[in-house]
Amino acid sequence: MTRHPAKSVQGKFSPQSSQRTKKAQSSTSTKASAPIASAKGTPAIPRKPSKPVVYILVVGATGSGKSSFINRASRSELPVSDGLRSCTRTIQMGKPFLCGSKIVVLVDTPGLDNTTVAETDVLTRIAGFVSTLRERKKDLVGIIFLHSISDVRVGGNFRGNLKLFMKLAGDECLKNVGIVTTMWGDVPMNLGASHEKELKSDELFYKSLLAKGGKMFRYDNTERSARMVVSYEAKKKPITLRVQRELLAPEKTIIDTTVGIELKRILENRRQQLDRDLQHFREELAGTAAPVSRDELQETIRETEEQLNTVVRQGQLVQMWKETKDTAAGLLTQTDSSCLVLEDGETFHESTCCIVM
Ligand SMILES: Nc1nc2c(ncn2[C@@H]2O[C@H](COP(=O)(O)OP(=O)(O)OP(=O)(O)O)[C@@H](O)[C@H]2O)c(=O)[nH]1
Ligand SMILES: [Mg+2]
Repeated sequence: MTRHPAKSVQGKFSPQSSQRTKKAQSSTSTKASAPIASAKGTPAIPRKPSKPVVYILVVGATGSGKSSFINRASRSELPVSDGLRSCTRTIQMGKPFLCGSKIVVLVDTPGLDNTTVAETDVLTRIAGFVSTLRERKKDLVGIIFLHSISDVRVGGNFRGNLKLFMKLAGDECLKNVGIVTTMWGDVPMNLGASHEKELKSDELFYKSLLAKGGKMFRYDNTERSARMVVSYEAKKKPITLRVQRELLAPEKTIIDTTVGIELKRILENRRQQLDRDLQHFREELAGTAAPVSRDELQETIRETEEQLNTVVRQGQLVQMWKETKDTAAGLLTQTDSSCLVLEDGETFHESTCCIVM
């Protein structure tokens, strides 16, 4: 297997190295994922980077700074939000980058309390992504859980979603979770420290996660700080999340997993509640004569029907899980190529592997 021997310091370009890089890029862009045929026509061997490639999931509430964190650590350009609405709506990956002796890929996820994507969709997509990761024998070494220290009030929604996430991961993987507090610049230090203390010691937040081996970090919004967290995670031994383990048998799908059963239950409760609401509004409409009140009720019924349709669509967990798996397979192939490009030359800034699904 041919390797490009020269590796110069990142960012230092010489004309020769630049040419070498271009050569590496053009050869890897067409051949990276293609197998290399051996001289005697024996079965082709797929080309792999010589350095281990490890994946780290980045999760957390909407606006906690997931995409910005990935951008800082990997010098990617994933879109970040500057308003109240959730920004990341799909799973995406930052550029692979070298971290010690490994190539690291950070995986961005939609916020767990996203305003535009339901948490059931988010978790189903994460489950789909990690199942494909496992099938492709890729190493998942860590989970970075971002939490904004300036969030004064954290609602029941967040805590419910944290529980769901822990069900997806399984207790034995929690030692590979890094809880990273962000937005320290937005609060006075003593207030931030007091929030941090609460997050660490409250059962409703991260107490049990920390007790099971998770570690807490402060992130100061710099590349150095992001890299420090990543290098801590990257050194960990690969893990198999509970949802990955539960999906090992080929006939199993998301609804056979602990988190899938829970998601199904949540969606069924929502559906039943909306059914009851609809019935109530329709009965009220039948007994109302005043045109203004009828108009209002009809509008409420229309909105409730829409919500019900959304919940029914979200209930198609298996379909969404399968779709994500298919998309993830294609994306991981592209990332394989990007990792080879990275290994072949100093193409850290040039490789384009911001992938969206
Ligand atoms: N002050 C400060 N601002 C930050 C920090 N991290 C992110 N931000 C800003 O917070 C906003 C939201 O950041 P994003 O990276 O889009 O957050 P996200 O978690 O990806 O959000 P969703 O994709 O909507 O779930 C952006 O304006 C960032 O520039 C931080 O550590 N400190
Ligand atoms: Mg984002």
